[in-house]
Amino acid sequence: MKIFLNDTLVDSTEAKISVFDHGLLYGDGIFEGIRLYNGCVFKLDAHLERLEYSAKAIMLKMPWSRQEIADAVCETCRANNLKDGYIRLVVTRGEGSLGLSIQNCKRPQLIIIADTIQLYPEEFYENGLSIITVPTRRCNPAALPPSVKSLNYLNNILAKIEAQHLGYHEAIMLNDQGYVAECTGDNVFIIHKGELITPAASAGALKGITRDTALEIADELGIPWREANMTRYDVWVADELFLTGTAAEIVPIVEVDARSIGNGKPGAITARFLESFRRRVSVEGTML
Ligand code: PXG
Repeated sequence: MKIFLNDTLVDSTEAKISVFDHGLLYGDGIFEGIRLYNGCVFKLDAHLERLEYSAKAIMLKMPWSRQEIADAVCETCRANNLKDGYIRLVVTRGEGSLGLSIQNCKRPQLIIIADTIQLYPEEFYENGLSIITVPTRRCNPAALPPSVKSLNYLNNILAKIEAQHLGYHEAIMLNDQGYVAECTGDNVFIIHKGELITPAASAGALKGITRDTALEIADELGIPWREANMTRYDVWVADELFLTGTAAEIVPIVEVDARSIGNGKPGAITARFLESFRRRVSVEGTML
């Protein structure tokens, strides 16, 4: 497998970074997870824009232009003969020294991995998924803005461990005020009385690219949507519920905290979102 490291493709056995990299020492860096569908990179520009915003927020100056990174992404996919897959783009603060100061971090590191993706089983889309709210909360935006897709995923990992410990694949995370923020790697949407509702970024949600696509689909389907604070109660009494994410795409949820959602089966409106999403990924994207 070929990995893009800084400005060149190297074999995966040669793709190594320093143990003094601040990405490793402090989680000091940012990343993106992107999908390749049928030889086209889905929403590449939106992912690279979010990467730039994440970099700006953590004051990491990337020495590569958006076009250079886009070219590197496509080159990495081509080098690995991929038509469908998952692209992990990581930018670290680079090699520095022990200590929090970034003064000695002279050169950020760019890592691009393009590989096949382990998809959720089709059964999850047909029968829906059961999830649970876990105690671990999303970071307060004043501490670490959840809009930054940083290498600090420990609170999400703890939430995932808590869910898996109880036999669930995904978990709802609340923000520090007790409102629903999102799941460990997916955004949350409810449908209630014909309206689509999702937590705002200010409530601790990542500005998901799939989330944006779901809002575009809502406009296409003529379904009114809004961002709002959501309590667990709002989730429990929703008519339908689904999650969105690059890896998960659009997954229907049929049970939350042991309460059935709607009639306990994937909802009809959710099915329309999934259908539209799958059509979009087959016709949109940046060709390799
Ligand atoms: N919330 C969080 C916390 C995420 O990490 C999403 C929402 C959905 O955003 P997108 O832009 O993907 O619609 C994410 C995305 C992985 C993986 O390897 C994680 C994500 C995406 C792709 C792969 O676990 N998280």
